[in-house]
Amino acid sequence: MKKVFLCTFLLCAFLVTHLKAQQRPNVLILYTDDLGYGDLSCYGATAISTPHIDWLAQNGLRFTDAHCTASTCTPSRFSILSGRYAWRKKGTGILPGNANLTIPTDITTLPKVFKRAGYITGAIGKWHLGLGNTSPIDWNKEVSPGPREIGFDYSFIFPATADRTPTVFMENQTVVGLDTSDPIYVSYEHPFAGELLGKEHPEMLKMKNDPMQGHNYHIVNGIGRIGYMKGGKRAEWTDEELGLTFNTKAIEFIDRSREEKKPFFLYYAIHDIHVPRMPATMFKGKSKLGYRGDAILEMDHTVGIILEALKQRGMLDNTLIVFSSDNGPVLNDGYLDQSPETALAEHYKPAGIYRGGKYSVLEGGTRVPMMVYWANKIKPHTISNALFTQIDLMASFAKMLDEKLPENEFTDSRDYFSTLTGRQNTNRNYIIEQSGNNTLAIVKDGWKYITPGNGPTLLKAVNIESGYSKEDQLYNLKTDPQETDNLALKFPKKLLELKTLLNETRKEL
Ligand code: NG6
Ligand code: CA
Repeated sequence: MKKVFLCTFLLCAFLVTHLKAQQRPNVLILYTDDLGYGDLSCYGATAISTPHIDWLAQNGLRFTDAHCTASTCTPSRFSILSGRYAWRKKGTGILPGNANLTIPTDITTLPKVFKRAGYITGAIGKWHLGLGNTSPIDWNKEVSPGPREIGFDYSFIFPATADRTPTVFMENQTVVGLDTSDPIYVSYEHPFAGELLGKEHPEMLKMKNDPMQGHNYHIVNGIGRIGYMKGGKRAEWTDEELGLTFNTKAIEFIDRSREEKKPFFLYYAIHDIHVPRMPATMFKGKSKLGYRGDAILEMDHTVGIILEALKQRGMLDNTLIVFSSDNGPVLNDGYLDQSPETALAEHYKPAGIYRGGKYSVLEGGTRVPMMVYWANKIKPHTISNALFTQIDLMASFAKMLDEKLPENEFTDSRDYFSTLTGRQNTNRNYIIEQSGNNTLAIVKDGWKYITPGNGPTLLKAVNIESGYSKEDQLYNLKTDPQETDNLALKFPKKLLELKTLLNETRKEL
C-alpha cells in the first residue's frame, strides 16, 4: 500500500514539473541596434514599410513609452542583461573591440535567471560587452570570460560593433574559421606592419567614411573600421552576409532546444541598423532611404525569417517575443551612405515626434519601439502607454518563471511582468536615462528632470541635439513631449522632488 502511494506521489510530482516546464514559454528577445522611435511603420513611419515587425504589434502589445536605459549601445546592453544601471560601474561606455568583459561573472543576470529555471540560453549577434580579462586579448584561443560566464549556454557573436575590429565571428568564444597559420592581432593604439589603412588607401574603399569621424583604419570588405587588426584573413566577415549568418545560427539554436526538449531563451542582438550599413545584395537600393532604409528592410526580413522558422516548427504559439532597440536613431554615424540626404528628401523623422537621438539625453535617445508578442496571452492590437524600462526585464521574467532573485544581491530590476504582458497598465515608479556623455535624466509621472552639465547643445559630427544645458531642466512630457519649455524655475518643488529621487537612487548599491 505504502509503495503504491509513493509511486502515485512520484508520478504526480513528475507530471507537475513536466507540465510546468511545458507551460513555460520560449523567450526570444530581438534587440536591434540604433533603431529609432519613428523607424517602423507600426510607429507611424510612412516612407518605409516593416510588415514582419508590424505583425508583432498587430498580434501583440505595442508600447508608446518604453525605454532603453542609455542612448548608446554598451550601457543599454549592460543594463538589460545585468539588471543594473551601467552608470553605477566604470568602464561601461561605448567599448573598443579589445575591451574586457564588463558584466561581473558573480552576479545574477537575465540569462542566468532562465538557466536556473531549466532553459537553454543563447546569445546571437552583436555583443559589445567586452570579452576576456587579459590585455591584450589572445584572439587565437577561446576567450573567456564571456557570454558563457554570464549565463549563456551558447553564443555566436561578433565581439563589438560592425565598425570595430576584430571583424570576425566567434562561436562559443572562439573565432570561427581561424587559420592557425595566420593568427589574429588586434590593437586600438598602433597599426601593424604591412596593414593597409583606409586613411592612406581611400581607393580601396567601396563606402566612404566621414572624415569628421574616423572609421578609416583597418579595411575589411572595402570598408574602413575603427581599430587595427592583423591576420585572420580567412576569418574576416563580409558585411553582406552578417544577416544570413546570424539568422542561420539563431534557427540552429532553436532546433537545438527542440532536440534537448528544453524551452529556450534567445537574446538575438540583430546587427542592423548600425553602421556600416551594408545589407545583403537583395536589399541594396530597395528602400527610398538609402542604405539605412535598406538595412531596416533587412532587419524586418530577419524578423520575418525567425517568425516563419518558429511557425514551421509549431513553436510560435509558445514563444514570448520581445522586440526593441538599444538606443535612438542616428543618420550619419561615421560613413557617407546618403542617409541624411535621403531622410531630408522624404521628410523622414527617425525619432518620430521626439527630439534628439542616439547619444542624446532627450526623449529621442532612449524612447524606443518595443513590442511584446505572446499568443493567447496578449490580445492583438494592444497598445500600452505605461512607462516601461528594459532594465526590468530580468525581474519581470524571474516573476514569470517563479524564480526568486537573491535577496542579499543588489539589483535595479523590478518586476513589471503584468505591464510587460499588457495585463496591467501600471507605470514604473520612475526611470533613469543616460546619455552618451553620462548626463542623467529621471522621468516620473510625466515629468522629466535633466541634470546640468557642460556638453555641447548640438553634437555636430552626427548632427543630433544633445539636450545638454548648464542649467537644471524640467519638462512636462505630457504637454511638452519635445522638451522645449524648461519649467525648472516655475516648479521648484517638482524639481527638488525629482532631483532628490535621482540622488537617492544614485547612492544605492
Ligand atoms: C562611436 C562611433 C560610432 C559608433 C558608436 C557606437 C566615432 C566617431 N563614432 O564612437 O560610429 O560606432 O561609437 O555605437 O567613432 S553603439 O550603437 O555601439 O553605441
Ligand atoms: Ca546601438
